[in-house]
Amino acid sequence: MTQSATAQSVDATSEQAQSGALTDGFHLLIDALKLNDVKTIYGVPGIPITDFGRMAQASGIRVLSFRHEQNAGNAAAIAGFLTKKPGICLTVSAPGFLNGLTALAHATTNCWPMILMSGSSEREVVDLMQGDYEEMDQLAIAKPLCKAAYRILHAEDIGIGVARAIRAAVSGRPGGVYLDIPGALLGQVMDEVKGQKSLVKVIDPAPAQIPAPDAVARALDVIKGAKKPLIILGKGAAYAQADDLVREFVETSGIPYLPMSMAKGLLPDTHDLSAGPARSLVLKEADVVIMVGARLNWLLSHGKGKQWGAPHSTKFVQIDIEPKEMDSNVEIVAPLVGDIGSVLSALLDGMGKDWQKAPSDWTEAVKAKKDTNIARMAAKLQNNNVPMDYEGALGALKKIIAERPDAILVNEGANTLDFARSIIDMYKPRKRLDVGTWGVMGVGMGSAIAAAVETGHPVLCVEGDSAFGFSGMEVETICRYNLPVCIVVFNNNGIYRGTDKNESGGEDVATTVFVENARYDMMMKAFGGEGVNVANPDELSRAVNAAMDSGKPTLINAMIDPAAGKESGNIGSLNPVSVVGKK
Ligand code: ADP
Ligand code: TPW
Ligand code: MG
Repeated sequence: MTQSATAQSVDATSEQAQSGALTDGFHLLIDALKLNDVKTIYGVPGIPITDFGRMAQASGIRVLSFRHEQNAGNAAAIAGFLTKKPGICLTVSAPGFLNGLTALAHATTNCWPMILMSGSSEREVVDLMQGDYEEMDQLAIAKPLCKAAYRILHAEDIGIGVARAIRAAVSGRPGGVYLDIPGALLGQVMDEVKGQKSLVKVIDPAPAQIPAPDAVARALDVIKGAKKPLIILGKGAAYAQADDLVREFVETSGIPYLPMSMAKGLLPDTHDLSAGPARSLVLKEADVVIMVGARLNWLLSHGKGKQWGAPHSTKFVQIDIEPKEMDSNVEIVAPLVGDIGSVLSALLDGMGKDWQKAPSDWTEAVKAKKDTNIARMAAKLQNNNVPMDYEGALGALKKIIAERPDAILVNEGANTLDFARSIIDMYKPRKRLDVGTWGVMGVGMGSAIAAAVETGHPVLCVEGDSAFGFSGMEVETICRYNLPVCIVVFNNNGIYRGTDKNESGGEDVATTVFVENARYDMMMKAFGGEGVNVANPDELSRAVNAAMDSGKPTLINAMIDPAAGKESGNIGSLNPVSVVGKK
């Protein structure tokens, strides 16, 4: 076939099919994704990408359809975190795109690789604002909310477009990439041989970034002089998949470590050097803190103030792939710019075999504090109260995760999140998935689905009743694909507490209150899954174990004392307060 794509007339369609020597945008896009090992697409079908989804499925890519794009996007985002490859979300134009965009921004904020591919309407009509079907200048809207945004206008650019999107998502600091797919692109025809040649397999998409030797020497000097050193492990360290090096660095240095929420399990929370249960003490007293893939943002009080023992000053060493992260909140005395694996290898080389471990008076003080706090909590976790409190219910789940360390824990809510994070020990890397840097509600079901699909391991979701509601309709998706997901809804009749009153005395319930004693378990039953209502920790334990044994989609409605929670969980102090008092 020598005919050029542009010379094709509509009448030639049947001739093309017979000749087999032409290809089109649909096929090229699928081939480009497959060439780069894309195995799964999370999305919602519709104009102009319905056929694309069908054809991708027919080609062997797993195409999972959701009930809302935000949940598909959240699945793609967590797939990126779990696999170090961009998770792919596919949506329709304008409204579907916007629904997916929240997840793309969330992925970018959390430094996870993801590609949002959205179909878009006729360029000529959109740009003249002539009112096309689902008209929107999606590229312009996506740009400020993600790491990079591209549009492919010609079939021969599909290979390069996909390659750019992948490289942008995973190299350096990972993030979200928007890829605009005009509907017309999919139908564009070109010579098949030329088309195949135009595809690009991305070579070394996230190259190692080796730290400078003088930066390594400087950091080791600072660490050597520390009397009360602390390591903070962040989700960047979990993402990096340099698990053995992280452990070796902690154990060789003998420095206590504090895992951020999604870094829990990088080393088992029961490790001797874990300082999780002594968090307040170590932040206040540490003189040198080594940040490993964690940012000094709001989650760490920006590295200053009372929590950090001000006016005592802390010296920070920071390992991060993003140079601009250094000095973002406080001075970093020893910046180590590079990927975590390369930086930790270099540090360990520099430390050698005879490295002096952290001073024992410090490590013993940390351990003593930790043991006291663990002992103080232990009795509360054993309670079998009705109605359940967070400690009793989570005490039961803590045991289950200890017995099933391969299970993935998804967790969102306010009190449900804060209590679960501190109570449930994690034993393996990347097993805890939660609300991330924004503290966003609604990531639960998307995360659960992607976790089950990407890892094949069972998933336990611990969800506040409000949190669950943001993505609850995806229980149908979980049933449809028969995924091993057990959801426990901590039902306290509302947001933070179910006991608030409408202060106007009017008929509406308070703004934070939901339908009393709702039966979320019946939602799962509606789609053929298991639903169980439980009132005490023993019942909860039995129901979760049964679900995890069977692998059947299950939703357990766990009735929690509506008065047990606090406003905004642990972060109530971030709420502004009216200076003239409440009405
Ligand atoms: P946490 O919320 O757990 O404290 P953050 O999301 O704030 O973690 O920080 C993660 C950091 O990890 C980001 O600054 C990001 O640039 C960095 N990062 C991500 N991947 C790598 C990597 N492979 N090597 C080094 N740093 C990384
Ligand atoms: C996208 C604000 C933070 S936590 C929360 C909301 C609405 C729900 C807390 O209630 P839940 O947990 O889940 O029942 P519990 O145990 O305390 O009762 N919209 C988005 N993100 C956030 N963070 C909010 C609103 C919020
Ligand atoms: Mg609640």
